[in-house]
Amino acid sequence: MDKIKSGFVSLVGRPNTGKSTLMNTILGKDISIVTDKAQTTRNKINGIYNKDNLQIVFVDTPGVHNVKNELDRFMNRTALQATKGTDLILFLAPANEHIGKNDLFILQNLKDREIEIVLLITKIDTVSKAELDAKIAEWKGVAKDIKKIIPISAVAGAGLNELMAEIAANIPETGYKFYPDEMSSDQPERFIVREIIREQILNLTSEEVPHSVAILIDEFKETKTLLRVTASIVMERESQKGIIIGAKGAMIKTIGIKAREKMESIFGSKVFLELFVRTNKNWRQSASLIKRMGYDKDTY
Ligand SMILES: Nc1nc2c(ncn2[C@@H]2O[C@H](COP(=O)(O)OP(=O)(O)OP(=O)(O)O)[C@@H](O)[C@H]2O)c(=O)[nH]1
Ligand SMILES: [Mg+2]
Repeated sequence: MDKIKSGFVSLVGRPNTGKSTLMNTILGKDISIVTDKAQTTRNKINGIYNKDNLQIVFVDTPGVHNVKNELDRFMNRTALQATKGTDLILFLAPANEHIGKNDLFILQNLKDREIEIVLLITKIDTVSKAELDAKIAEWKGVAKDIKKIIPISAVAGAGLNELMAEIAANIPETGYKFYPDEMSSDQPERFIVREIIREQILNLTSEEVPHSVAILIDEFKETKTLLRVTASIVMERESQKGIIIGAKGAMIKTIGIKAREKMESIFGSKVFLELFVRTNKNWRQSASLIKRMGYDKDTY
């Protein structure tokens, strides 16, 4: 029998490059939330892949972006730190976007890691073959240290077999697994609930509103037949609070219904969800407040 192989693979890149989509696609499960908004992922999120004697722990990270506040700083630090100690770094950049200064900033930061980096050119379903070839050539010019480039599309399923083979080749023989076989994530249920609520807000609102939101769990009670959750949606300004509540409370009602439906499908039990909206002025600007909103390196 083959020896057990197990290890960690981190996914890094700018926001919206398809990191969370790729992880969910490989795992066949929605572990990280995915939206069309930049800066969807805010924490390091582990997704666990098990196949026979191979266990790969994927580490999804927040997109590295320009810093405007303490939350941005926390997210960038989380992303770059998360690559430490992994066996392989997957650096994602989309085929349909220009190479930006944040891409080069990330590469510069990863240079001293002494960990193999594979560049994944993502979303290749959105470009022609000629455009993709031009993008690959452009990357070869700016990222000379990167030995391996794999073009992929999570949506079209392209390049994923080659990617999985490359990942497996970089996972060491350890003789043990880090997590039990049936586990696909190590995120606490409270965190999943917070993310599901935030996902609905990201989907339903625009501009600064989605970025100004934090979710706090006020009550979390589980019985055999029912999960009862009370949560606060914390916004930065009264005007944003108004948007979340909506005309005659229509928006908060929709957020609540959609979040409850997703929670019921994920947890497989009936859910009672009660939402409140409050403001905490400029919470993203304050290091102590972002911690209190659950953005601390060790807590969810
Ligand atoms: N066309 C196409 N769209 C994709 C593909 N992969 C991801 N997307 C879309 O790109 C958007 C961003 O995807 P995410 O997976 O949330 O990106 P991310 O890198 O995790 O973003 P952050 O969490 O903000 O850093 C979503 O609208 C996805 O549906 C792909 O292969 N093809
Ligand atoms: Mg993400």
